[in-house]
Amino acid sequence: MSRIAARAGAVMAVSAALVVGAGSAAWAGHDDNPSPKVASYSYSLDAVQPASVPMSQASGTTRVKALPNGKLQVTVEAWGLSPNLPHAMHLHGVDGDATDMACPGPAAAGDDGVVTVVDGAPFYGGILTSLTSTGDVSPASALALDRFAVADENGHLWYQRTFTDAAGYANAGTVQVVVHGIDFDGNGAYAFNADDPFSSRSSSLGAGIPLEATVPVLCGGIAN
Ligand SMILES: [Ca+2]
Ligand SMILES: [Cu+2]
Repeated sequence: MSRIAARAGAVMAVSAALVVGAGSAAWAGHDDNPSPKVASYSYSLDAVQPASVPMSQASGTTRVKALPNGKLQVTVEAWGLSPNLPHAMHLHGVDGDATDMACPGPAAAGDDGVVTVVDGAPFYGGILTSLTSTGDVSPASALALDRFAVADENGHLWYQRTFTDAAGYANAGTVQVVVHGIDFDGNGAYAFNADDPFSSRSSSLGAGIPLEATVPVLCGGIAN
């Protein structure tokens, strides 16, 4: 798995260097902060894929709290995800001074009808932090599916973790949360299925990885 994760990081880093047209505008509203010392922002997570992609029309929210001790609490809640499966989630972005490229919309799918990781990367950049539930949070854990939150039998997912020095938060205005993984054929697994027009495809990260495991499903910003 580490070889795959390393390759994923490399591909995403290369793709992040590309610049294409801006995506759909990030939803810009946020809550009042509960105190001057705690910045708390809540944003919507929006479906990335065209409605023609099976099992893809999820929804969600992300809440980021910058705590006075310098730590960062990230909460992600989503509905309509593929059930009983882990969902890779990351903070994506372009570190340093950058334009907020926001999230890809369905138009980013192109001729193959699916927004792949590589289709999305020009919008949301490479992986800065892996939103794992336990252990390492670096880009090396991008596809560590045994350590990501699992959606329940109804497709509901709730995730919360407090980070010390989360990469990318200094440039929060250009950072997006991206949730991955769609069980297109509904067989309860991320796997190749030659009989299904979507589940038969490989991830844009490598021929040996099912598209199901890496395809982006939700995306949203974390700050203005
Ligand atoms: Ca499947
Ligand atoms: Cu990601």
